[in-house]
Amino acid sequence: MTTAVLSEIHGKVGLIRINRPDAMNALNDAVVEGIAAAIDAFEADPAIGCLVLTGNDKAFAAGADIGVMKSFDYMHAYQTDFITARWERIKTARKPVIAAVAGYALGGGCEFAMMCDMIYAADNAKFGQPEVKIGTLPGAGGTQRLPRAIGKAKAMDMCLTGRLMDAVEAEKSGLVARIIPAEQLLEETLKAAQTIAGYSLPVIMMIKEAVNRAFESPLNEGLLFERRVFHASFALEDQKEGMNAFAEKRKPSFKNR
Ligand code: DAK
Repeated sequence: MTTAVLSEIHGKVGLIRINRPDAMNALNDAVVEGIAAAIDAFEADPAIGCLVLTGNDKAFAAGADIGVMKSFDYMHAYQTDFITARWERIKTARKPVIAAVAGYALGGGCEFAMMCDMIYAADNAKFGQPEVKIGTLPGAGGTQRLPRAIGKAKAMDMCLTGRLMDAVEAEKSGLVARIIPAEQLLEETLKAAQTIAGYSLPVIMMIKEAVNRAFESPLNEGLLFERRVFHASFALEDQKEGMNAFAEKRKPSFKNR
């Protein structure tokens, strides 16, 4: 694994840090491949129940690396399917991924954060899709995920003007789940991730799949999907353990099966 990305294990949580501090964590091949490889490893590790993706205190990521991108022509971008496959590795993770965002999450950085299952923001976080300022448009889901998260009006405003949104507005608008004082961001995010990872892993994966279905299907299809998965949860030993433990007034001991 490259030093552009660092990965650590904290209890049952896999932590992935984007590590290009001199370039505001701009996303180049090494970063994108490093994140994808770390996700591959944590997904394959049965001891890990939740992932956290973070940057540093100044930047989660200030977007795709403009220095690399600026000379691409259409044929190169199209033929190489410009970084698409590995960029989307976050989206295909089956374990929950929390983005812990401090500082800038711009362009591809904002899009990466939105590919995660939820965003916890430091009080200094700033989100934006400023691609318009450099003669292009969001290319990794910004025009699609942002309206779903914050509504068309604000998404259009951000994409067309390139303005940034601070943590308070992002929380009010539904882009982020929590605002945390910057100095406690990682600790509090890891705490929440440990809580998630302490539950039954198949149940956590079912919940993630069901919530994500809300964005892919009409309401009745989504409700049917939820009902089927809910019924399936009664096949789990962990469902018996969870409900028996409640009845017996003890803590459940989940076995992830
Ligand atoms: N790329 C490369 N270097 C970057 C960078 C970036 N995106 N952002 C910052 N840096 C570098 C700066 O060049 C500077 O390097 P040195 O000059 O020190 O060598 C260093 O990081 C520190 O940045 P600043 O000196 O500018 O620091 P400030 O505090 O003054 O400003 C800033 C911070 C984040 C507001 C500013 O750096 C900035 O505006 N950065 C650019 C933000 C931006 O435009 N982001 C959108 C990029 S376009 C796709 C997927 C995704 C994408 C495309 C396709 N596919 C899957 C097909 C995504 C596109 C984008 O993200």
